[in-house]
Amino acid sequence: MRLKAAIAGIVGLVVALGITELVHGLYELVPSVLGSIAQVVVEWTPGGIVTRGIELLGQADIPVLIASVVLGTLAVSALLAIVAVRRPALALLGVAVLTAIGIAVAFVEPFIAPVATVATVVGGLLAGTVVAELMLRAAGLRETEKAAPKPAAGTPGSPDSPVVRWRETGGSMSVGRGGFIALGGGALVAGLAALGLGRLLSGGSQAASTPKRLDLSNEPAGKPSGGGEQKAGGQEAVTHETLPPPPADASIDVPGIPKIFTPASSFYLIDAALTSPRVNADDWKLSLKGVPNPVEFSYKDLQEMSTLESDVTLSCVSNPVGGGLVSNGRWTGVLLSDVLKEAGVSRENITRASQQLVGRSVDGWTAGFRTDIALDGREALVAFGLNGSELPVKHGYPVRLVVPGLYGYVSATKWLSEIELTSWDFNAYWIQRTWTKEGPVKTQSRLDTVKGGQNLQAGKKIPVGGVAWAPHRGIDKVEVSTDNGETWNEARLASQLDPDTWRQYVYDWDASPGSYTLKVRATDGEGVLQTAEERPPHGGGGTDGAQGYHTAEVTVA
Ligand SMILES: Nc1nc2c(c(=O)[nH]1)N[C@H]1C(S)=C(S)[C@@H](COP(=O)(O)O)O[C@H]1N2
Ligand SMILES: [Mo]
Repeated sequence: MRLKAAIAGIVGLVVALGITELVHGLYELVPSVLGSIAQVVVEWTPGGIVTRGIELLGQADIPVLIASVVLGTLAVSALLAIVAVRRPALALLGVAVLTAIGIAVAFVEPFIAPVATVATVVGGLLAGTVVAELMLRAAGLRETEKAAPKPAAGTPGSPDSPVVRWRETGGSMSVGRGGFIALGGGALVAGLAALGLGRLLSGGSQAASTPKRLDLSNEPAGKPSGGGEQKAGGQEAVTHETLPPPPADASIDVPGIPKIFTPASSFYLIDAALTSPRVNADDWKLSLKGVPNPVEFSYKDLQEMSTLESDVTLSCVSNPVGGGLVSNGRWTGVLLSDVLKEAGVSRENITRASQQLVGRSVDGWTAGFRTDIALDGREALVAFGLNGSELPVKHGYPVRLVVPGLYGYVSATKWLSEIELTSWDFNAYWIQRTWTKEGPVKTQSRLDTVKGGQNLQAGKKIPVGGVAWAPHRGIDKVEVSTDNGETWNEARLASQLDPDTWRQYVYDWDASPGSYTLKVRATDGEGVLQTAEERPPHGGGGTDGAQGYHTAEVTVA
């Protein structure tokens, strides 16, 4: 009997979730209840655990989290149905609490249609409860009509609806059992189908949105390129500077070395948002706070300011030595310093109260760095383009920050909605979760053309190559060792596209048969050699980026 009750509860929940997820799939502004619960779990989990979770496992983590949320809620609903056999009122109270939780978590999402959301959650759970109740009755677990929980009057499951009366009056034990299986099976299949379709629709809409090509040339004040000309009014002319294609010698043509620009579709992806906020660029506003002249910018305002393209390598502090959480892009946007200038901020008027620049996302995520970094001449961008197209949704559409030389967690706010100048006392998202407050990118180099454990062929030269990066300082030298760091050989370098980007290298290795430990190390544009001392990205005395030389054991035969 308990088993049947538990099954009834589970089927009921599947129906409820099927309804909410299907509505979410059809209508974005009703959030995914499952997704919202997972998001809330992330918010409330202590920083250390979350660090390991979201950043290191990256996006693979989300299905795991959703699965555990599903299992947890399934257990709760099974329990509620068991309780419902004896204490229906108590079980109904439980359902009411679940409904309240469902609504509460849905409201953590930044963009929702409130009425539709409440209606969906209430409707879904009501339908689920009705299904569970009908199954309990079919299983003969309801003796009297009085004991039955009373779903809201007028719904198909209210005790005097014909379908229920049929089960009660017509149901001998055997018919009931058949009814239980038919009803349960049918509801389960329908619920699962709705759930699957809902997930498919919401996932599909995310993938289907191919970013549009940027076209700034037809902006009213637009000029194809040039700089600093004066308009009649004495104001500086608006310009839309573009960069030439990368020179051929910025790339080394060896299989395995990453492309000089990472295509947007394979750009590394890290964030704490379980589903990317979907922002309508036409309603979007960027507000500046804590500034002498609080101003707001629309998407169009930004595109009508002077824009530029800038090549910047972005990397994640969670990237292990040799890892892939680093990519290079050609970003389009407005200089952050220009945006600050409109807000009345200059290097001279930074005070204690405006020492930190905090970027805030539409979903409340924050990142902060020293305000003077935005004004020290580097091309920190309020960016709306990547590789010539609008930003992909997952990478921050419509607008994000990109700051050369800083890890993403302190600077690269996606889905940007606010820039606030505040004191250094404010701790942004990951700082609250124990990470190091300042995040300059460490000089790093990576072996891309050879992999640890590989068997290589002697005879012709083996290209040992990859990328090295020290954004904003640039790379001056890369060396490869084939004897575990005893001796070093200078690698051939591609030209440096920009000091803010990674640089390709290759060492043509004349190898004879044997076992080797390969290592690579880079020297930055200031002549500083990357540190040999090994440290993981997290732990080992704080989270400030992995360090040490990338190493690969290979054999040559
Ligand atoms: N809104 C928001 N912006 C964010 C994050 C986030 O969790 N939320 N993560 C940051 C981190 S830790 C990194 S490394 C970069 C990654 O940017 P990408 O996913 O475009 O590569 O985004 C940054 N911007
Ligand atoms: Mo990151």
